[in-house]
Amino acid sequence: MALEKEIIVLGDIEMGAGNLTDDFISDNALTELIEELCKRPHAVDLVLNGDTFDFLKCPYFSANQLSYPRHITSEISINKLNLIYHAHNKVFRALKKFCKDKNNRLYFNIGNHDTDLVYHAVQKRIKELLSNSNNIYFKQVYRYKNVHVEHGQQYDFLTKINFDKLFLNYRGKEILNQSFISFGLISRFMHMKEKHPFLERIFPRKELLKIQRRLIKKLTRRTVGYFIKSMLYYPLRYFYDPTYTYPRELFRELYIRLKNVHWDVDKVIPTFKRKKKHSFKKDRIFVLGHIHEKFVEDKDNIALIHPGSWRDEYDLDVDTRKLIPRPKRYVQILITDVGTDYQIIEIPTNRTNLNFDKVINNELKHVKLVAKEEKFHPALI
Ligand SMILES: [Mn+2]
Repeated sequence: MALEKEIIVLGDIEMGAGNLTDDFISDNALTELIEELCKRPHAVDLVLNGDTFDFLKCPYFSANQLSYPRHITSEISINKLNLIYHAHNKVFRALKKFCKDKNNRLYFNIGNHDTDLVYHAVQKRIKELLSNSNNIYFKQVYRYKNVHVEHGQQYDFLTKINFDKLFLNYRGKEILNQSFISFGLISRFMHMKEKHPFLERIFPRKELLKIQRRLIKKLTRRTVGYFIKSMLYYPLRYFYDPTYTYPRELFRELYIRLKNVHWDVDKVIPTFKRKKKHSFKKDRIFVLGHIHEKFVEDKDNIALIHPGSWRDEYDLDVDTRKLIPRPKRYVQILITDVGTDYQIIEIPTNRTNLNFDKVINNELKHVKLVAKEEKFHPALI
């Protein structure tokens, strides 16, 4: 059996600035994995499957201040990228080493948290940071033989990127045309995230609502408030601002989700299946991200895989009120002369469970504590 290609896929790393809105702390585990790949005797395609960087929640640094501007020019994206580079330098160094082997290839698939990657200036800066290797690619979809890898936001109504119109003109400047949800997130919710930096790492949200009803209701009310203003007030107040257009078709969907306190991103698999049916004949292995839950369906010779995210996330056990750290996973795909095979590999966590009530009592303290447990030092906390 001769190996033709090894493909490694992982996604939703969501690296940020090392501040309170940055949920990635597993730099050591990720670096170890990339260094492992550097030692392979054969070439590897490493596919970072979207939301590698969390540009949405990453602040912009200027005049000695952090802020979350709504209008994102390429200069602002690069400013954010520089913060991310300093906060997660170890990962960048490992990627640089990976790219040094010219037979390896590094792919950044574009996700809804790193739409900023569509800017050529951002791509250029990333290449610079990784020694200007010519084996770095930015894609919407990675394909190789019968393997199909994409982030998956295109199958989620609310976070879909408009690839036909990536930029808007605002006061003579080119700005990023993000999804309606992203504009809202960027400009209205970061102060909530800074106040409750741990809450958003806890799943499932339905269970969370059961035992933290008051707080979740408060956050939901603010969300509803924002959407009502988006409908009735902002389009008039900011008439000449193209980022406040009237998103009429979204409101029915939003109303339903808010009513059910359905905060999670929607399931993308059913839509994906409907839209991609035609490609099921050619492809056999589909890896998607976006959804931070692990999911595997392998039937009729077709595999659909969500390996889960690399953010710091927890499963809440309502009975014991324990928070159980989620393990990190990646997909290894081997293409040989006799066929294609895949494996989902889990990296064991060396993490302790937390008590939900203690965490909620002092979120900031626990954000620091868990970073320390992973031997990560947040740059800006
Ligand atoms: Mn996503």
